[in-house]
Amino acid sequence: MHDLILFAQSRGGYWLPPPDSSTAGDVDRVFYFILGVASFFFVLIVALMCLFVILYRRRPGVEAPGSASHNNLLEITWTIIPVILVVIMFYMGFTTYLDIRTSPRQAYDIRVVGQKWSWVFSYPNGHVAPELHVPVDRPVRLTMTSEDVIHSLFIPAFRVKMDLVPGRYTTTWFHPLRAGTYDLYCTEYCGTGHSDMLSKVVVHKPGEFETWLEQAANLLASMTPVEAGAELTRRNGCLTCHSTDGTAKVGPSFKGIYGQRHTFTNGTSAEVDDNYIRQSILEPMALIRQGYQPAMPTYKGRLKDQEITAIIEYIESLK
Ligand code: HEC
Ligand SMILES: [Cu+2]
Repeated sequence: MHDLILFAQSRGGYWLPPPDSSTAGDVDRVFYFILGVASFFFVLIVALMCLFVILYRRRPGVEAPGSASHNNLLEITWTIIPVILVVIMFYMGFTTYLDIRTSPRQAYDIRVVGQKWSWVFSYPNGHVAPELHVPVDRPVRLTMTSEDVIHSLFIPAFRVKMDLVPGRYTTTWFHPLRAGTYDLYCTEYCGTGHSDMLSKVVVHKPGEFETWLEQAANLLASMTPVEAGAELTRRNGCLTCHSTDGTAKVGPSFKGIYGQRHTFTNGTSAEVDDNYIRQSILEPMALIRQGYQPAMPTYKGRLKDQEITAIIEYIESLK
């Protein structure tokens, strides 16, 4: 019942979410056209098949005629009609594909990194966030790559889907038509946490995006280092693998590790201090803590020194 109410309140049709980007309507048109043609012929062919099975069934006293050699008119008809339909599908699909693949020159650029199992969106002013924020009514181009395996960015409401491949850049673009919050998924199975690789697209009202971006980027200026460190671990996806309450996930919990002595897979051990945490972030493969897999991506070039210091202070504060 609850779902029914939600459904009645949503603007979506029964099949697809509301088409809220400039190209979504074209994508839907191709989809519905192909679906319509396929449904029509499915019904036609199955109905005729049933009819013929009854009409021409084998029964006593009726002799089967030899099969006809051919019928020109019939054969030309059933060739021409499908050809025309397929050409229409190709034309609709190809023109829409070109629109989707070609981003407008004046598009707003955002960089995307996919990693197990979170998203990192970087804005032109250096700000980094796990959610995608965009201005309404302006084309946005995403330039994407992956830190580890292949991921795929999918925003159903915008009909946008594109793979993120390690070692190369892929791009996609969309032009959001309405302010609001939309779902963003990874649609390429990328390991244990794949189903948690969810995020949001926040489409800001006119004028609000710039204000948001300015405030968000000023993190270190407006917070204490510990607060900023907490926010940075959230934004950079650390918390998908590390908890702050003592429970081990893919990686060890941050709680209470500061000052502990840890043993590594190579047999050595060290105390968790500022330098150790810094090295763990920049060269995670150098020392692997016993009992864990070497699964952490490097943050070299992605976190500034000041930010690493804030994260260290935050981990130290988790007694
Ligand atoms: C994909 C999962 C993953 C992500 C994301 C991740 N880590 Fe890790 N991290 C691990 C694993 C697994 C280990 C243990 C193996 C090792 O020592 O490298 C680890 C180890 C660590 C250690 C050493 C902990 C100890 O007890 O010795 C620190 C510190 C650390 N990570 C900090 C971070 C920070 C800060 C971030 C975000 C900027 C982060 N990690 C993001 C998986 C991850
Ligand atoms: Cu993924």
